[in-house]
Order: sequence, then C-alpha cells, then structure tokens
Amino acid sequence: MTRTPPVTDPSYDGMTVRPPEQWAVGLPAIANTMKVALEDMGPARTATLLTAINQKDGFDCMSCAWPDPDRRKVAEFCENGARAVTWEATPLTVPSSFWAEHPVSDLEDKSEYWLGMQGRLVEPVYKPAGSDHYVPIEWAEAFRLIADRLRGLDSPDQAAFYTSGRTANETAFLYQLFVRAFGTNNLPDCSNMCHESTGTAMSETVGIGKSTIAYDDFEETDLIIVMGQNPGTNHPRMLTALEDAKRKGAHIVAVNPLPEAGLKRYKNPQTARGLLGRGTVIADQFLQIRSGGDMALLQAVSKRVLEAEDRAPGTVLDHAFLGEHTQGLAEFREHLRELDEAEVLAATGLSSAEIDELAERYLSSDRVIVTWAMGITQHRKGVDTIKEIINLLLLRGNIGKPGAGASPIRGHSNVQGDRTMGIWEQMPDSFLDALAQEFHFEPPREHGVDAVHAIEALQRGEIKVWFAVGGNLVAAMSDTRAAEAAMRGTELTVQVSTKLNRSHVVTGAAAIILPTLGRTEVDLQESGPQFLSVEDTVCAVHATHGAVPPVAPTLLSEVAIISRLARAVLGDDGPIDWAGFERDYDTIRDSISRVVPGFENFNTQVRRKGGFVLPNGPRDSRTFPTATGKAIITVNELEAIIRPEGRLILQTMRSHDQFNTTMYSLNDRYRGIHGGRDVVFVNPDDLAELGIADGDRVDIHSEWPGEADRVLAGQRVVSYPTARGCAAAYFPEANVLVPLASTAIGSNTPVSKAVIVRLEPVRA
Ligand SMILES: Nc1nc2c(c(=O)[nH]1)N[C@H]1C(S)=C(S)[C@@H](COP(=O)(O)OP(=O)(O)OC[C@H]3O[C@@H](n4cnc5c(=O)[nH]c(N)nc54)[C@H](O)[C@@H]3O)O[C@H]1N2
Ligand SMILES: Nc1nc2c(c(=O)[nH]1)N[C@H]1C(S)=C(S)[C@@H](COP(=O)(O)OP(=O)(O)OC[C@H]3O[C@@H](n4cnc5c(=O)[nH]c(N)nc54)[C@H](O)[C@@H]3O)O[C@H]1N2
Ligand code: SF4
Ligand SMILES: [Mo]
Repeated sequence: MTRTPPVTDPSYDGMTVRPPEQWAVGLPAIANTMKVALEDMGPARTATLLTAINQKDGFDCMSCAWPDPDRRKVAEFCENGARAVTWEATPLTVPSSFWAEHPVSDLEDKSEYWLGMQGRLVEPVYKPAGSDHYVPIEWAEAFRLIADRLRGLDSPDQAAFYTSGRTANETAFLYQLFVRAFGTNNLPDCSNMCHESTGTAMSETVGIGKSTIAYDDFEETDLIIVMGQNPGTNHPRMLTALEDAKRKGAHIVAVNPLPEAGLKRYKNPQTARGLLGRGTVIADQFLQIRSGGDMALLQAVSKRVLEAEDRAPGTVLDHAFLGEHTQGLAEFREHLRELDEAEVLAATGLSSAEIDELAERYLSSDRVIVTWAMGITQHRKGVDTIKEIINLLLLRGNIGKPGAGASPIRGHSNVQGDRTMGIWEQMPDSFLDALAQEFHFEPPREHGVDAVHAIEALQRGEIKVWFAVGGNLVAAMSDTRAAEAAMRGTELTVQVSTKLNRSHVVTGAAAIILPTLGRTEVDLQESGPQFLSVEDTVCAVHATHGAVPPVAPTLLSEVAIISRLARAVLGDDGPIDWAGFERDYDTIRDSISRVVPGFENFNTQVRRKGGFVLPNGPRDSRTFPTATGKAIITVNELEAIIRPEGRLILQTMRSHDQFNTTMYSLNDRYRGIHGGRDVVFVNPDDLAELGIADGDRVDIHSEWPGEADRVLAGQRVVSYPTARGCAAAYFPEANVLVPLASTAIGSNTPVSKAVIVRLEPVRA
C-alpha cells in the first residue's frame, strides 16, 4: 500500500512512434526491470523476490514456459519475468470500499491496464443478479452460493470450467478431479487458443504432443530454425540459449513476417560482452515470410531434400531411421513431386534462392531443431504446417538424437503441465480409467467443450455456470463482442483470480470473484508450508516455493479453494478426501503418481534439486506411441491464404510490455511504439498502393463471408518493414476482428494470425 493506483490510463495522445530497434535486451532491459520493481515493491521485497525467481529452492517464474538451465546464475530471469513478479507481488491491495465506489457498469469502461493496476484482490466478492455492484462476502457464503447453483443444474454439462496456464500441477489435477467427479468433461483452457494445433499434429505423427528435446539439446545442435515466434519478447531467456548455441557453432534461421529485434541481435545483460559490445547476431538467415506461408516453405524444403537424395541416392536421407521408425515416405515423396514452385513463391513471398539456402543449411546440418509458437499454431492450416515440420525433421532422422528435435515453445508457465494433469476436454480413456481406479468413481466419458465450442454453447444457452481458475477468457477469446454477449447470457460466472480483469466486469447475471494466492507467496496449510510444481516447455518438472508472506491473511490457495468448493458441491462423505488434499499437498502428489504416467515417486523426484524430466518416447528411445508404433510422415494439401484485392492479412500479436491480456505499460520498445497500443503496422509499399500514409488513422474492417464487418476503429497507421500484404495489430484489442468461426482445421484454435482486413481511412 505504498502508492495509490493510477486513476486514469496513461494518455494515448502522447504516443510516439520511432524506428524499430535493431537488437534486444542489453542495458535498457535491466534499467527497466529494476525501476518498475523498486517503484512497486520497494527494495526489500524486490531483493527477496528477484533472488528467489527460478532458483532451485525458489519459485518458478509465472510468466512463460521457458525452461531453466541446470546451472543457475544468481539472476536467472529476464525483464518480463521480473515484470510478472512485480505485477503479482505488489503490496497494493483492492480495499473493501472499492466495490461500493465502482459499479460494474463503471468498471466496464476501464482498460485492462487500469483494472490490473488496482492491486491484489483480497476478499471474495459477490454481484447478485440484477445488482450493479459487487459486495464483499465470507468464503463459506461464496462456496455455498456456487454449490447451490451447480447442484441446481439439470445436468453437470450445463457448467464449464476454464483453466489458464498459470495453474500449477497439483491444482490442475485437483481441479479436473473435482470437475469430473461433478460429472462433466467441460474443461476448456487457454491451450485451446494457443498450442492446441501442436498437440493435435504431434500426437498424430509422433505420438506425443510435446517437445522432443531437452534443454541441453540446444547446446549440441548444428541448426535451429525459429518459426513464428518472437523470443526477444515472449521467451526472453531463449535468447541466451540461442547465443550459447551459436557460440558452440550452431546456425540459426528465423522465419517471420516481422524482423523482430530479438531475432536479429542479442545483448546478453549477464555478460560484459553483451552489455558493452555489439552483442551477438542471432539469425544467420532471416526469411521474411508472408503470413501463413510456412507450410509451403516447409514442403519446398522437403522437396529439395528429396531431390538431393534423387541426385545422390542413399546419401541424403536417414534410411536406417526411416525404415525402422517411420511410415509414409513413399506417398510423401509422390505428393511433393507435384509441388508447384510458383505456388510456393506466391504463398511465401520468398525467392527460390532463399529457399535453396535454407535447404542447403538443413542438408549440411547433422542435428537440427525446429522451434515454433503462435505464428504457426494460430492459422487455419496450423495443424498441417506442424505436420510438415515433423516431416522435414523425420527425413534426416532429426528426432530422437542429441541436438535434434521438434520443439514447440509453450506460452504460460504451466500450460503444458495442466494438460499432463488432465485439463483437457478430450482426455483419453487410459487417463479416465486410472482416475476411476484411484478415486472409485466413474468419470464421464463424453468429450466436453473447448474454448470456441464453449462460447458457442453459451450462445445457445446450454451453459449456465462459467467457472474459471485464472485467465481472462472474455478478453483472450476471439470475437470479443460475441464472447462478451455469450458470457452475459450465463446465470453465474465465477473467477478465481489474483487481480482484476475484464472477465470480472463482463459477467453472467450473478458473479463471484474468489481471490487467491500467487506463486510468489508462501502457502501455509495445517501440515506446514506447501509447495507446488510445474512442467516447462521441454518436459522438466520442478517445485515452486513461495517466497514472501501472502499480501493479505484472507487469501486462500487455489488448492484450498478447489478442495472447499468440492466439499460444498459433492459433500464430505464421498470417496475423495478433499480435506486431506488441502491439509497436505503431498497427498495430491501421491495420487498423481498413481494416475499420471511418468510421475512415479513424484514426491521424491520433485524434491530433488532442479526436479526431474518426464519420460518421452520419441526423445529417449525413438519409440513413437502412435497407432502403428511408427512416426507418421503425412501428406498435407497445400492451401494458400487468398488475399482479395486491396485487403491485408492481419496478425494479432503481443507487445513487449504485456502478458496476454495483462498490460504492464503501453510501450512496445523493440518495435518503437511508446505510450499507446492503437496501432496497425503495414508495409510501406502496401501503404503506397492503398493510398494511406504513416500516421493516418484508419478503421480496420475484418471481412468474413456472410457476416457484417467486424471493426476496430481509429488505429494509427505505422509504416513498418513487415512482409508485403501482411499487417499486424495488438492482441487483445484486435480480438474484436477475429471471427469466432475462423478456426484451425483439426484443433479448433482461433485463427488469430490471419484475419482478412480492409483499412478505411478516418476522415478528420
Ligand atoms: N512478455 C510476454 N511473454 C509471453 C506472453 C506475453 O503475452 N508477453 N505470452 C505467453 C504465451 S501464452 C504465449 S502462447 C507465447 C507466445 O509467443 P509468440 O508466439 O512469440 O507470440 P506472438 O506475439 O503471438 O508472436 C507471434 C510471432 O509469430 C510471427 N508470425 C505471425 N504470423 C506468422 C506466420 O504466418 N508465419 C511465421 N513464420 N511467423 C508468423 C509474428 O510476427 C510474431 O513474431 O508467449 C508467452 N510469453
Ligand atoms: N487475438 C489473439 N487472441 C489470443 C492470442 C493471440 O495471439 N491473438 N493468444 C491466445 C493465447 S496463446 C493464450 S494462452 C490466451 C490467454 O488467455 P488467458 O490465459 O485466459 O489470459 P491471461 O491474460 O493470460 O490471464 C490473465 C489473468 O490471470 C489471472 N491470474 C494471474 N495469475 C494468477 C494466478 O496465479 N492464479 C489465478 N487464479 N489467476 C491468476 C489474472 O487475474 C490475470 O488478469 O489468449 C489467446 N488469445
Ligand atoms: S524467459 Fe520466461 S520464464 Fe524465464 S524469466 Fe523470462 S519470462 Fe520468466
Ligand atoms: Mo499461449
């Protein structure tokens, strides 16, 4: 409570636009980190927290899912990690008087930035149907209200239970257990909007929807291809791994419509070289691809690999590997013979020479890693594109050997662990069987709704209660207006949260907010201090221990909230010992060790310094748990994005100073934007063609067949070196433009990276 929250947003009028930066991190990042942390938390709290983040006996950074190296430095975090910690661990709290002062209708006009800056939520609040105010209530009352509503439903499927990827393993396991014991598989999560395409593509082809590399593989590789990813902002410490790989002789290729600063040059703040020198060049080759062109690029490279094999039979492909571990090569070969180079060039916007160069790099490397994120998954053909990544890797045995593999880079710090723990609307029968055996009840088998299907079910009035552990679905979801209208149609929305966000003010008739502990806070239960665990993007599981006392004594942990809710809904006499779980989290881990493969002896393994790495068939032994036991080389029909005359393909992306729907500031330093977010980045040649100038204001119209335009009004045009025909704007604001029906084939992930738009100048 050392400061008062901002009453208004920083002024958007003061926005400045400068040329994009040519390198990432360096001194400005350190200066920024310390300034914000010291201002918000003061020196003592800052020192305690920043020395505990990502340390073996500390807490896991709650921001992204990037792994930690085995040898930890004193400061094992980045600017954005420190910002996430500061945002959560602010000593500022929302006072009881806040709720009387601010009607919900008033809060609706506030920005995410303003909402988040009000401080930590510390008491349960309830907005009765028909009222415009939340009022503080007791915990017991909150559980009773929710339980009454849930028990009053005609069917458990009339409720949906959302999860965001910050939820720890133990919490996620308990949550899905409660939801399934209640009787539904309606477990939509943020992953549905994120790496779902990865899970779908990899499960079908290699039998596991996760990275096939370990952290150390970055140090043993010859070539890393970074596709559709902006690590300088979204996984900042990946730049250190990329730099280390380069120092060991690896080459790096970046594939992106935007020349992101972090893909160009990195100034490592932990080395004198990085601070004082020119830094390290990251990408040896930068392929400025057109939005959605990756599938064509990958097919074209694979075709070149196959042609090299034709020229020198037996010397290019890894025949031993292909013969023993894969199927589908002949069909793939046949299919790529038909690939039309002109179509590839049109789809990618690249030259044949650029593609030749990438193919040569691939062919001259014995060990290749491909990493990717949202620039690949959030496309209509995202699943097929990832299958093409797998195809390319398989051709030369680049899965299941040191320094090689497929590595999706996950978003939220525990989004991967949540899936492992059963947060999925389609968990396989093997998991449900194990659950049944451990807890002596019959879990529902019918698949539940994912995020998009949940909104559609809400629209049809089929879902009446929305419960969320973390996240901010209303803002994160595609088609904001549709999502908001759908949410308003529910009878009750419940959010378990650390801080205020849009999902607390766009609610069902009745609404409840349950405040909870964050990762930074000590979690004290009857049996003593508890710890939780998380799984990072390369399948390493480790403990996370809170470092500072809770910001208020009234807070409950997420585990306590779920356990008490379960008792209120299901009663105390069932087969599941909810109170025991709350008392001692080791008992949750004991159950996990019997239900989830790879977690045997969980309590022992997780107590090892640094944790343990989950078994992974493809990585460890080239065992592919697919239907046939082989890795499957797939044939995928190329489908380019058709861009009508005078239209652009708009991607919605993150700025440097946000975490998804959470705003840390209105700056995007690397792209030269300061003090505002209402911008649209367009290539100068496209602007010339459209007769629009840098600095003009435009309304962005999104076109979808048979529907009225969706509009984001009044954006400032920024002339920017993005690929031709492609534009970019910030998520979540630009979510109003993404049609709900526009989803990736096979994964149902919203197509957030390819919205067909038209720019209409705003007349002064
Ligand atoms: N600081 C910070 N860290 C974060 C997050 C955050 O919001 N802030 N979010 C977390 C989460 S949940 C996630 S999922 C990750 C997201 O991490 P990213 O996937 O890096 O996030 P985006 O901002 O969506 O950026 C997508 C990148 O893909 C590129 N791209 C867009 N379309 C295409 C395409 O068609 N082809 C190719 N090759 N590239 C394309 C964009 O130019 C951009 O560089 O970050 C996580 N970490
Ligand atoms: N247009 C467009 N839309 C997108 C994307 C895009 O690139 N473009 N990206 C998509 C992606 S990749 C993702 S992952 C989703 C993200 O969707 P979500 O995960 O739903 O959204 P977040 O903004 O990460 O959620 C932030 C909120 O979580 C709560 N929170 C923070 N920490 C804790 C905690 O410890 N416990 C609890 N209980 N709550 C906490 C806070 O209240 C905070 O406001 O958005 C998706 N939407
Ligand atoms: S790279 Fe990601 S996990 Fe690591 S400190 Fe930075 S934000 Fe946190
Ligand atoms: Mo994500």
